[in-house]
Amino acid sequence: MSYPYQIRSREAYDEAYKRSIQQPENFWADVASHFHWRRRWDKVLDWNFKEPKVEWFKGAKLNITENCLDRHLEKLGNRPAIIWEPNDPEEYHRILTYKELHNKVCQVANVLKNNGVKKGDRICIYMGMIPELAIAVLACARIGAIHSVIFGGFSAQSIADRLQDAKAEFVITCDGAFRGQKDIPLKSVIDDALVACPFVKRVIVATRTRTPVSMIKGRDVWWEDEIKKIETLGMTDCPAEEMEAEDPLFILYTSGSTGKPKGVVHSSAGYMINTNYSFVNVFQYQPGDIHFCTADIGWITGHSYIVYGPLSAGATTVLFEGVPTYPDAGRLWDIVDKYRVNILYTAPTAIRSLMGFGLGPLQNKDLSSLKVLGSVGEPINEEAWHWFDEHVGKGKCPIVDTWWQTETGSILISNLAGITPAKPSWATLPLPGVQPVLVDENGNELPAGEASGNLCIKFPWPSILRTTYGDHERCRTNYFATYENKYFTGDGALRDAEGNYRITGRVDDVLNVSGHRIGTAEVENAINMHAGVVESAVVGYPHDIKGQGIYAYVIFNGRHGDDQSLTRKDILVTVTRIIGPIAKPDKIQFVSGLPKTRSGKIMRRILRKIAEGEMENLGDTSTLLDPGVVEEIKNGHL
Ligand code: 6R9
Repeated sequence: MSYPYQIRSREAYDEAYKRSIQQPENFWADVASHFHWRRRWDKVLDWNFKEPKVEWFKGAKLNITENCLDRHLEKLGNRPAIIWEPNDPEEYHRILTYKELHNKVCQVANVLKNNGVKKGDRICIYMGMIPELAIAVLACARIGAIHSVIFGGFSAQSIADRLQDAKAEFVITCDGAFRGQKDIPLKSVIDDALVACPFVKRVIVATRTRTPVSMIKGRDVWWEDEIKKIETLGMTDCPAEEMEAEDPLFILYTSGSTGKPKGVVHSSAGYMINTNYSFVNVFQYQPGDIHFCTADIGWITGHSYIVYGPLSAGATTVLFEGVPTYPDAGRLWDIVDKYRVNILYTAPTAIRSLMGFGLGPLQNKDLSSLKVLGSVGEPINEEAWHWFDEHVGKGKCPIVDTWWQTETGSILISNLAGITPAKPSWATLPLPGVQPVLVDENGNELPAGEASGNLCIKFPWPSILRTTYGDHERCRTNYFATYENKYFTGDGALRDAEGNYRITGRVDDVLNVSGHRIGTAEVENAINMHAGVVESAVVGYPHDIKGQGIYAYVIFNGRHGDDQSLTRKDILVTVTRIIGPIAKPDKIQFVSGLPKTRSGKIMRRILRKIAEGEMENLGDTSTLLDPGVVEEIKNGHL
């Protein structure tokens, strides 16, 4: 494959950027012309951010799996599409060529059809990081079913919420998942979730851990048996369903500042083009490169840069089942060494955690294959940036600091490896087609040049979210109502005189813990479910490894008398049950009251400062109902 739209010089970037702003439709139509369409579009773009309505390539027909699989078969059929590295390094790895992946996707697509799945149906996928997860995702796309992948760390309650919201009648899962030393009983978690979801008609269970599971008659079937069935039926090929450009491809739930997680909906054509374009340009992918993204497919990074971006480009993508510290902190370097990885895309939290083990785990690991390093998920601090550069990249690999979100679908702000300059802890320049602006609190756009403000995007890019599932109004109020005619990211940013952006973090009540988005309201709701909890307030505080830690202030009048440590444990168990272990507070401080204004609003600014250990300069506390409570909270600070 060749990528005529790959930018190979600084001048070419400037030119592409300029054209993408002046003639966005021609720009994206040219990129799109290098994909496989069943029918070309009638109109490149139709949009308004008021409703909002965004339509790219209206009238076009395609199937994303024909672009990720079929179109590569002739020339790249025997090239590895997926290299799977198991959790246990002693277990044998698996390689799936494009031909093999195509066959398996067709098989499973037929299994889905044979189980009654139809175009437009929602399928929830709750699996560990095994090739079958990628196969399941692509099999859904093959027949036009809308996948909704749920990260393996979410609780039964969270799964039930998502299944109900998406009205998903089908589930694909595994008996269990291996992650480091843990063996997570996925099917049993699904069983708990399904107690609240009687509308689920079919659960397809793949075997991985051989954990004993209960299989409910009439509802649960084994993945392997179902494949045998369609083989006996002689169903081998599975022609791809013809999809409209704007047909939804998937739903992915993500946390916001209020309420339950929302189902971000991505479309077929725009998402495909933008993930491919950003993959090829940001990482400067060259044919034959081995790409290793350490994210989980349960998050957007895995969707875009393990599955769709690399596969649509005909790349080899590494899928790793385990964690960077198992069996030891050299695991990522072993994988790079073993498969001669060229592009390594990971998160600052992983880098910081590995830094803590010193340089020992890097010794005797051959990292000479590396050409490009990438970072995503949260701001990367300079110390981590330099460690990554020096000890992993050996000073010769450009680092791309890629800023984007579940809602943006693909990378929007990043340097292009070796093409545009990196600046430690700065995401730097927008990709072609992306028009960022900074605005002040009143929504006034700040003039070009140095500035600090809230980050918005004022023109649609192809992979922008189309709606939040089942509630378009929520999409409007969350992203398009804060500032007129702009998409609001929820992030604050700085801009330098050259137009580089530095993302400073969320300006709303969303936490970023180890690169995972968690809404403070969600954690508070979970804590408040615990008997005896009267009220709680959750804020973030700087954490050496996780980036942000979760600090909870809790008013409690329940059991256990003075045994606070027992109550703390009970609360952690409650949060784990309601959301999942990733939302467990790092610190819980019991208080007798919370700082509230006379109108009853919790003054989080004060709580944030105290959590950060900043006891002075708490700002104006005169509007507080009971200023005395602040003293008490300060004294009890953990
Ligand atoms: C891709 C992803 C999105 C939020 C986003 C921002 C933070 C992501 C970043 C970054 C600074 C970067 N974020 N990348 N902050 N520099 N390079 O992470 O999506 O899980 O939806 O999180 O993550 O705060 O708003 P998602």
